[in-house]
Amino acid sequence: MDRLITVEELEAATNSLLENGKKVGADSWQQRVKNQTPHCGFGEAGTCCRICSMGPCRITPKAPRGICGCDVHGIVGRNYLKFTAGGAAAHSDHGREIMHTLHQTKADGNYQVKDPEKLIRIANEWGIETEGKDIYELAHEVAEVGLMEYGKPFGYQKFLKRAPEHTQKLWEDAGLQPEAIDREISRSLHMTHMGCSSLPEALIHQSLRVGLSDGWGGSMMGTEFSDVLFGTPKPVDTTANIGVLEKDMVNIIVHGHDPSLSEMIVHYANDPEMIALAKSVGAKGINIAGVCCTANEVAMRHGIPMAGNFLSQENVVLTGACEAIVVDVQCIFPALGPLSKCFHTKFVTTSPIARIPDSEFIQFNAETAGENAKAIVKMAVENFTNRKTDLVNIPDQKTNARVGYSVEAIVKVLDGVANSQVDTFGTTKPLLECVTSGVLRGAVAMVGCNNPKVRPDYAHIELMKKLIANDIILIVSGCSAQAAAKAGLLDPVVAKEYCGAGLKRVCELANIPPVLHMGSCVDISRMLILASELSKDSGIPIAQLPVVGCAPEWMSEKAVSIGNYVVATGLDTFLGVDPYVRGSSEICEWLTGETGIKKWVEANYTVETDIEKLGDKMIECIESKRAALGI
Ligand code: BF8
Ligand code: SF4
Repeated sequence: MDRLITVEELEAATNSLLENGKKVGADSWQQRVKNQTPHCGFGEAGTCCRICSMGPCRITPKAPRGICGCDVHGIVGRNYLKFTAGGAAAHSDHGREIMHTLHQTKADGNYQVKDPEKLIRIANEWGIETEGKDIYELAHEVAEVGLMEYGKPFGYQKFLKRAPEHTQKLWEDAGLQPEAIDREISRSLHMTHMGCSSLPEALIHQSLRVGLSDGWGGSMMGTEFSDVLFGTPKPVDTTANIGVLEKDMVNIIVHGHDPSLSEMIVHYANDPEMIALAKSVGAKGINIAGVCCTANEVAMRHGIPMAGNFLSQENVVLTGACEAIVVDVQCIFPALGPLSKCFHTKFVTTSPIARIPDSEFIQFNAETAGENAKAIVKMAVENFTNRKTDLVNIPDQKTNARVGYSVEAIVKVLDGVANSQVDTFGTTKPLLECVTSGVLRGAVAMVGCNNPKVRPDYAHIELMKKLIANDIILIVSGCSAQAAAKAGLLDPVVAKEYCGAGLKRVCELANIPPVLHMGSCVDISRMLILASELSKDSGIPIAQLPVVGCAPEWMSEKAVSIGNYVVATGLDTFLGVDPYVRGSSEICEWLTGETGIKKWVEANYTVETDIEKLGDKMIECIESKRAALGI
């Protein structure tokens, strides 16, 4: 394609897949949304409490308090904190799995250390002696120290020291520094137990703190040690959208989050024995493609194509050309069970954390990862002969995408434009110069999911188009990154034509797309590091930089945890979906007003469900930050 794919075209492809589904009586999320609409008003406003069995209590003008006497602000605040704790738990447990994988590394084992330099850098940062140690001895020691971050009885998260001093001081003054990750999650659930906290200030305070334990703790470990294990991403070209499925090949979809699984599947899909097996059953080979954050992980490190994001997960099965969809944890529709039964698709679950009816469960763990992955690939290949060719419909939609902009990579490409001599880390100064000179007006970190409450992908794609036209560079992750990829916004050749003159020049000079793919949702921790580096290199507090966060189509508990750590790091954050708080004026003021969290962290939320207005508000915010800096 020499232009961007429009949302209408994406929808037309989805409609043709839904027609395919009708032939076999498949259900769809589009239908289930209709069945669930209208949603419960109490749930939407956050004003229902069922944390004890005297309830459920629902707050109305006639019944302003629950049976225990809790008012609407306490109920909405508790729900918000519980929501955040769920997200912090999921992200951080993913990080913990990565630490266990690191602990299992061996020179001749299933998993090795691919980025020893990064391991040594972090060991030094954590005060662990590196001299004279074998890299695997060091990996195991660092893994143990990292695992202690989850349960250590004293002290704060180690990575907090990476933040600018100003930010650390704000956290200290407000008592927001997170302790052990599990402690923060337990504390949140203790606080929301019947008869504990109902004071809005305390509930919101803990929401930020448990969020910070995710962003600067569990997620950051997930990201950093995934890099150590599987390599720190560098820019790599790949393809995206549903057309990456191959009609004549065995298609295996990897879906979920933890690269420990997907890395192994990718490895065995390239195994000559498996390729020979695929040929023996009449396929031309084995094609792996990703969905959701797993797609981001394997795209960044291996250039594996990205088939789609959260609300496209049913689409891959609906093509009739998916031999297996292999999942680990998080964001997996239970619908994939019955749906895959309508086709020949094998739905393979692998984690005891995500057990789903109508799936084949092959438990995956670090010691047996190789044989598990091989068994899964073999099962998929052998399933090729069960494909019903008359049901195959792969929409011809495919884009080019350049992915893999870790902080290290961003610094390198931009510093590379300004200085030919770049040391290993470089600085963000060239990027800052682009911003202060006005060539770039600022940056938006766009993240998060799809949500049927917003026209899927529309908010991501249209906001990105609007922002780049206004010379605002984007860094993206999660399903937002894939929305960008599906449209072609990660294609350096196509997307630059949609930029303002300044951003277009930067893209041409640095040979980058205007939308930089930073990875999966745990990789939003990379955005925290980038913001911190920009602040340290400029001497400007994070909240004053013309940089904001945005999650226009978010849906998960993880996304609320992310929102809380992004805002608590000083980035004003714009949401396109209300986090079930509109039932409480006090909680809304805490999150979005001038007298709430802004007093602690210098940033707050804006919730705006009109996507056009959401874009205008972000641009306005960036321009007012510029004006305040006098640039
Ligand atoms: O962690 S963006 S739908 S896939 S929650 Fe899920 Fe949302 Fe996608 Fe990854 Ni993130
Ligand atoms: Fe109702 Fe209070 Fe029990 Fe919540 S804790 S269900 S408001 S009685």
